[in-house]
Amino acid sequence: MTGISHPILLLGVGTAGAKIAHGVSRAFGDGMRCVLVDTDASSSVEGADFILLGGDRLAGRGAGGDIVAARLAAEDSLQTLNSKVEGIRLAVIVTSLGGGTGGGATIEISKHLADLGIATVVFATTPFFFEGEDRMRNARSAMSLIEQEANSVFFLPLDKLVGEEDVMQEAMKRAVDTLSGGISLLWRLIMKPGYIKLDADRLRHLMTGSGRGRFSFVTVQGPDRASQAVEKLANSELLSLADAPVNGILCGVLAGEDLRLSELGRIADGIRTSFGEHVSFELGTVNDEATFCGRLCVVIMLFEKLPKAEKSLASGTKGKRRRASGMSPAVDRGRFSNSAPTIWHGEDLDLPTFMRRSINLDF
Ligand SMILES: Nc1nc2c(ncn2[C@@H]2O[C@H](COP(=O)(O)OP(=O)(O)OP(=O)(O)O)[C@@H](O)[C@H]2O)c(=O)[nH]1
Ligand SMILES: [Mg+2]
Repeated sequence: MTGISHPILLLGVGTAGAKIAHGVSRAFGDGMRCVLVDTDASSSVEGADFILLGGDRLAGRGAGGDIVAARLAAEDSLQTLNSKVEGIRLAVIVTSLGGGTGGGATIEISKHLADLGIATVVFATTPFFFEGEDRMRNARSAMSLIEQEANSVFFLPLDKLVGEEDVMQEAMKRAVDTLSGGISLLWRLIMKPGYIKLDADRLRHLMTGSGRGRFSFVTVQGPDRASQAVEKLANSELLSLADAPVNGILCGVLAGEDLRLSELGRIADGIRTSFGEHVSFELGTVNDEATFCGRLCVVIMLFEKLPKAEKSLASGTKGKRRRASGMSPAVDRGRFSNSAPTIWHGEDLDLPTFMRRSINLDF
């Protein structure tokens, strides 16, 4: 199966984002379309597709933590991206917020891709606590704008990607390695489905229409590996239920030929019990003996809301701006447009039921 047949592109944006994306494409191997994008020429890696943003403006030296400079640099060079996204329907952007380019360029790229009708899912790390308030502020200002432009976003605090006992100098590298591993697992789930197949359209629909989500993954082995996986995920800080209620769960189990039905059952039950028994649940498997022999990897995405009808996907910035503003779907509120919404248990009751329940009406 070649990458060409898959209309999905991985984009690594900014210096750390490029490193993570390159790590993902190395971990995944052939068949992944990946482009690295940075204002810093030194992010170019031999053998990888690379776009330098704002070469004339920033001379290939990076944006120096300036989000505005990075946005302008991205604007200068957006057309360069066009030839790389031909035939693409979904772009997965990986970036690290805190500097200039990761945040600034991701905002502009997401907007540009939306104009081209390409949906975007963004995985963005937020800075370590020890990096200081300036970087955190930089990250926060980019987060809200990215949320407005991208279809779905997964913010991953770097502090939660590494153990407290990790040595500081090692922490960056570990975080990059961990995230690369997790996203390459997600890629396998999308590209190499196993016995239990996630419907590709359903998967795209969920991933691109769900606003903010949470993402985590574990690798386990041994006789009680299924229970271990559930326990680790239930305790994962990346999936903390304190953040916001969950409306949908997507779970991928990647294993070798020894994956037992009972293990799948234990994982599915455990995850539903931990994160929501009455919410939409999608399960997929990847069976790859060569890669996962004896090991079992579980990838999980929690969605804070379910996507609306497929028709409204990739419907441009306006729709996404509304979606980012909270729980109200991107619809015209008609005769209610001048009155305050009637919110009950987090739902805008002025909207028709089929919209609130994300029921796909086949017009
Ligand atoms: N420099 C660096 N940053 C990392 C690394 N891993 C994660 N990061 C995080 O990435 C964030 C953004 O840093 P960079 O990627 O260097 O910034 P950038 O997006 O290239 O922005 P500019 O360099 O200002 O153009 C930092 O605040 C860190 O939280 C790493 O290996 N090196
Ligand atoms: Mg940089």
